[in-house]
Amino acid sequence: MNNLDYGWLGKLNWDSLVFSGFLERPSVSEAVASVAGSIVILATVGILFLLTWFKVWGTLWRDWLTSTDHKRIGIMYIVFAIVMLVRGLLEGMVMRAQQAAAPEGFLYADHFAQLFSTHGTIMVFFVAVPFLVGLINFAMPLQIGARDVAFPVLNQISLAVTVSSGILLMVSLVVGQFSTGGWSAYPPYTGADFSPGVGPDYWIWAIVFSGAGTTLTGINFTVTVYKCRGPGMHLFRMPLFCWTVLCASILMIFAMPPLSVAALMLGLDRYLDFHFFTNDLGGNMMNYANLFWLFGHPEVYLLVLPAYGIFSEVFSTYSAKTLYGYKSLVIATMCIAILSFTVWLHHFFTMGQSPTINIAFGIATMLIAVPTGVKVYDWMATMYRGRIRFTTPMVYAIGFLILFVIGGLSGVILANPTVDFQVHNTLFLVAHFHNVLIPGVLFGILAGYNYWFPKAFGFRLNDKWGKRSAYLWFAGFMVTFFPLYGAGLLGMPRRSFSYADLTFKPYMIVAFIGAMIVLAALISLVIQFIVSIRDRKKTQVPVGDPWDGRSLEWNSPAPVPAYNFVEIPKVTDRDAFTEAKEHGEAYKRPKVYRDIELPKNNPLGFILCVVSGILMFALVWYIWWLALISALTILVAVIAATFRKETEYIIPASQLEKDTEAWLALVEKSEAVSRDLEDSPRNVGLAKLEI
Ligand code: HEM
Ligand SMILES: [Cu+2]
Repeated sequence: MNNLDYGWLGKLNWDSLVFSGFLERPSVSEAVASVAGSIVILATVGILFLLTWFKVWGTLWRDWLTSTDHKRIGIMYIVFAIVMLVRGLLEGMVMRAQQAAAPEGFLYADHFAQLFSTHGTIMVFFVAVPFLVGLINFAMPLQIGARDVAFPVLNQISLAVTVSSGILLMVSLVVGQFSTGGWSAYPPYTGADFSPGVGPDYWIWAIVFSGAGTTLTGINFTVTVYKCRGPGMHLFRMPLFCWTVLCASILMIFAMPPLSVAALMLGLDRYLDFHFFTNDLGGNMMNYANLFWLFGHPEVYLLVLPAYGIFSEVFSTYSAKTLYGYKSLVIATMCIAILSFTVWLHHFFTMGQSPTINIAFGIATMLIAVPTGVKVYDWMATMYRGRIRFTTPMVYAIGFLILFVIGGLSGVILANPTVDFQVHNTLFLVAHFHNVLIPGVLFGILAGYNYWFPKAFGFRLNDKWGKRSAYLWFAGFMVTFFPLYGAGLLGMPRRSFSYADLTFKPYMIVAFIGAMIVLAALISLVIQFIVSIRDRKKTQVPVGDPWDGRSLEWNSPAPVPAYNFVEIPKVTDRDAFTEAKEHGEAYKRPKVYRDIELPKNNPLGFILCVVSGILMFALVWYIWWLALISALTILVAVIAATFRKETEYIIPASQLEKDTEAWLALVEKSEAVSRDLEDSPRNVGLAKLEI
C-alpha cells in the first residue's frame, strides 16, 4: 500500500487499541499490556479531575505552564522525569520477573522486546537527561550569579518538546505498539521490511523531537555559562558543578545532532523508501551504527559529568572543606569530554573492522579511566580530614564512589576487544552499563534532589527516609546487577525473553529479589516525600542556607524569589558564599534598590508542547492532513511569538526593598546553628560560622 493511500485516520483503527489485543487473545502478557494502558488513561483522567476539583488551573497556567523562570522550568523537568522514572523502573521489574520465571514466563517475546526498548529509551532520554537538565536549570544560574538562563523562552521550548515526546511514549502504551528494536533501534531490523508496524516510528519521532530539545538546551546552557556570570565570577571561580555543566552542554551540542540525523535517515528509509540502512540497493547499516554511537558514547558522559558535578558539591559541602584538586577536576572533566568522542567504535568491536582499528579504539577507551581516576582521588582527598556528615546526599555520594569504581573497572575489561568478543551482547554488558548508570547518574540525581530540595521549596526532606532509600538503592543495585556479571560470563545473551539452559535461572531469581529491593527503595522515596510534606512546618529553612553551603545559590531566601538576587553578589574567590560568610559580607543590605527586569510569561512553550505532540502522533499514524496542520501551526506560533513587543516585566525597587527587609529581619532573629543540629527543627537555614 502506498503511504498516501491511507484514509482520514491513517493507520489507526480499533485494533490499534491495546485492549483489543487482550479481547482477541486473552493472556497474561496482553493483560499486563492492558493494565499498563489503563493506568495511563486513568492517571490522565484522575489528574485532570483533581486539577479541576481543586481549582488550580489558573495558578498552574500563570505560575508554571507559561513561566519562563529557570527555577520553575527546572522543577517541571524534574516532575516529568520522576513520572518517567516510575514507569521505567516498573518495566525493569516486569522484565526481571519474566526472566526469573523463564523458561515458563508470562510475557510474549514481542512484549518483552517492547519492554526493554521503552525501558532503555525512557531511562536515558526521559529520566536521566531531563532530571539532570532540571537540576542544572534550577541550580546553575544561581551558582554563577545570573538572573536566568541566556534564552528563557528557548528553555521553555526545550521543555515543551521533551515533555511532548514523553507523552508520545505514554500514548504508545494505549494505541499501537512501541518499537522492539531496543534503545539503539538498529536497522535493518527497525527498517520497514522487518518492522512494518508503527513501533519504530514512535521511537523515531520521540527521539527527533526530544533530541532537538536537548541540543537547544546545550546551546542555552553554554551561552549562559559564558555570558551570564555575575561580577567577579571568573571561569575558574565557578563551582565545579558549573564546569561539568559547561562540558556536558558542549557535548549536547555536538553529540545530539548525529542521533537526530541517524533517526531522521531511518525515518526516510521507512517513510519514503530511501535505502540508507537497508540490506539492498547500496544501503549499509554500519553507517547507522557509526552515527548512533558517535552520539551514544558522548551521551553517557553527557549524563555522568553533571552527576560528577553534583557529587563534587556534595563531597565538599558535607565534608566542610573546599574541593580538593579543583583545577585537576576541571581538566579531568575536559579530558573526559574530549576523549568521549574518540571511543565510539567500542560498541561494535565484533562488527567487522580490522584488529588494528579495534585496538586503537580499545586503548582510547581505557584512557578515559585515567582522568576518572584523578577525580576519584580528588573526591577522596576532599573527604580526608573533613568533618563529614552522613546526610542522605553523602550516603549516595559514598555509595557512588564504591560502586562506580567497580562499574568503571568492568568497562575497562570490556574495552579489551578480545574479551569483548566473548561477552558482547551478554548480560555482562547489561551489568556493566547499569553499574555505571545507576551509581553514576541515578545516585547523582537523587543526591542533587535531596541537596537542593530545601532551596526550591523552603523545607528539608526527611533525612531518615532519605537514607533508608539510599541504602536500599545501594543494596538493591548490588543484588540485582552483580549476578548479571556471572550470568553474562556464562554466556546468557542480553534481551532474551526466555532461555533453555537452566544454569541461568538461579542468577535470574537473585536478580529478581534485587529488583524487589529496588522497588522498596522507590517506595521509600515516595514515603520520604509524603513524610516531608507532612512535617514541613518543622523543617522550614526560610533563611536559605540549611547545609552551610559554599556557593552562591545558598545566598538567598528559600524558596528563591523570581529574581534570584536583589543585588548580584560580587565574587572575589572560589567558594564565594563561604568567603562572604567568613568575611562578614553575607546577609548585607544593598546600598540602593534598583528595579529588576525579568522575562514575562509566554504561552509559546505550552502551545508547542500540545501541537508537537499532535504532530508526532499524526506522523506515527500516517494522518497526513493532521500532520500538515500541526506543522503549520508550529510555524505560525513561533513566528507570531517573535512579534511580541513586551517581553519583560519590572519588579519595582519598593517591592524588592520590602522582600529584602523581611528576609534580613528573619536572618536577624534566627538562631545560627552548628552542623550537629543540621537535622533538627532549629535549623532554619542560618549556618553558624565555624572556622
Ligand atoms: C534498578 C532498576 C532497573 C532494573 C531492574 C533494570 C532492568 C533492566 C533489564 C531487565 C533490562 C534488559 C536487559 C536485557 O537486555 O536482557 C534493562 C535494559 C536497559 N536498562 Fe535498565 N534497569 C534498571 C534501571 C536502569 C536505569 C536507571 C537506567 C538508565 C539510567 C537503565 C538503562 C537501561 C538501558 C539503556 C537498557 C538497554 C535497553 C536495550 O537493550 O535496548 N536501566 N534494564
Ligand atoms: Cu561507549
